[in-house]
Amino acid sequence: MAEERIIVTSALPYAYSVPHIGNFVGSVLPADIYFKHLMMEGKDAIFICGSDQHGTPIELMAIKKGIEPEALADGMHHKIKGLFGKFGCTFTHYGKTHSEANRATVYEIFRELQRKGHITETESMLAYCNTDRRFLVDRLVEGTCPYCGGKKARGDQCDDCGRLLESSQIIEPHCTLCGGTDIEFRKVKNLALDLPGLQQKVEDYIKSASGNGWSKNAVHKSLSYIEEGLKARDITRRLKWGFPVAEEGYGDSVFYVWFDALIGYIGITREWDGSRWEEYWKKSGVKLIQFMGKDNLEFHTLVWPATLIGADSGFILPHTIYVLEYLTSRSIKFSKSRGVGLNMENALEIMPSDYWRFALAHLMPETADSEFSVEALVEVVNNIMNDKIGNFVHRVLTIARAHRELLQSEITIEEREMEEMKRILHGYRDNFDKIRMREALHSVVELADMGNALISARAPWVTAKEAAGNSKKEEEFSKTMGTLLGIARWVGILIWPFAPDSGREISRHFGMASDPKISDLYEKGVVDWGVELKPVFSKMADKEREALGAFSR
Ligand code: B3M
Ligand code: ZN
Repeated sequence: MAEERIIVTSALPYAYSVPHIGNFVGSVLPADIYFKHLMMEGKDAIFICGSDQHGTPIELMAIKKGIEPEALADGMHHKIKGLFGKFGCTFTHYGKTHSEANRATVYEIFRELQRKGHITETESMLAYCNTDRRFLVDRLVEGTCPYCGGKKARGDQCDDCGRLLESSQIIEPHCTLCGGTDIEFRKVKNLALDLPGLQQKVEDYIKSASGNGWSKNAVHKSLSYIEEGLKARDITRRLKWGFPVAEEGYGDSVFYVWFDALIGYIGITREWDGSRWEEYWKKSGVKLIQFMGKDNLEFHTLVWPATLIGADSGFILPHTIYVLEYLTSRSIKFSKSRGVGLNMENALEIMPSDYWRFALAHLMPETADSEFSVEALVEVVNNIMNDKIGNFVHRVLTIARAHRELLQSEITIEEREMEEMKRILHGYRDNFDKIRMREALHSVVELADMGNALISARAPWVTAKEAAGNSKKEEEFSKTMGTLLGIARWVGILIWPFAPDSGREISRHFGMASDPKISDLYEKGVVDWGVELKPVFSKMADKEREALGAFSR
């Protein structure tokens, strides 16, 4: 049977700000951990992500800064890409939506949708600023919310009550570009995706695919939207920044940001490899596994499959739509909407990336929202990373080095302990298969727990003292240390998807230079005595806690 092929994607971060910690744990981090696991398993997989560069906020920000939207979006793209690199993420390609490859893909798919009768026209009233002489879509117009009276309601939504709005509903609207109120409402047409016409096929698709590890929430919500009946969804906007709509009557429109962002998954793969992208996107049997936060759900379970089904150009449909809940925090600010927020950039000034990756994976909101706090972070870093894992590895290597002459060069694990390790490994792989990364991480901790219990029970430093001239004790010592070194070596391999730098550092002590594979577990291990021994993790000190405190609410 041919080797299974997999595409892993993470939702594409908007290119208008540095992602905060909640964004990171909500899609790129789980996707990266999952992809690293696939690499360990030797799978034929690619990991696709990139910057979502279009949309109103970028156009607005560019106008305010007096620069071209493209320059702004590209500058942010490079910054965000660099940050993901610093966080140890290993994309096959981190691309962007404003690329030639994506442009071509967007037009091709649009043409197919049109040819097959899935594009309709909608009509609505849209605010127009007579001063700026432009349409005020989405957040270009603000005013009072007709529902809650909130003063900062935008043309598309009120952030205070969360209701979706039409700009014509806003009370006392003003233009956010010039601040003026010389606004009139004009009738505009938009091109729209005919979701009602595609609804049945989307429903059938969801019902057949959602067994593949979709969260209950995702399935339930999507089917309830379908039950309410889908409405045609606009795919064009009266904006300047984006891919122009080359249609009669749409000279002043671009495609809506979500339309080309979803297609961006394909466009970015095409940008990565112009000749091989179809081997992934158009071959049956390729599994598309997509990670995203729950606020992106509707677009991925309804609009995206409808786009692919409607275009009917042989594209695969998502196999697993993996929706994460929110990382919330009552005590720490993430988003910078009011003052500073803890984002990926300032997080790195507090602690190295592995600490964040591990701790965030430990708190990953896989099945329910999860609460982030300084205390929760300290608990994971100090009690689990430092006390359980780091100390275990460090102690084992320290004892081994002190009594090197009593040890065999090859690491041999005792049979009974090996059985226990295999049981833990089975749990680890099983959890990864089910995309339960948080549980898989628990297996790594369980392995360290097992090692710690063994050290305490056997007290090898005592045996080592008794070993002089006592061959029975010498053998006992060497057996125990073989097992302990074996466990430490396994910890180094299995921790790698979560904390790649530390995993690699531990593995160096066992002479392993490249990224680990599951098959390495069963290779004969050796100790490289020449590697300098340093603590694997350290505790969070007052300094780090204070630095975090700067982001408290
Ligand atoms: N940029 C929304 C977000 O970052 C959006 C995702 C696009 S995925 C195609 O939350
Ligand atoms: Zn204006």
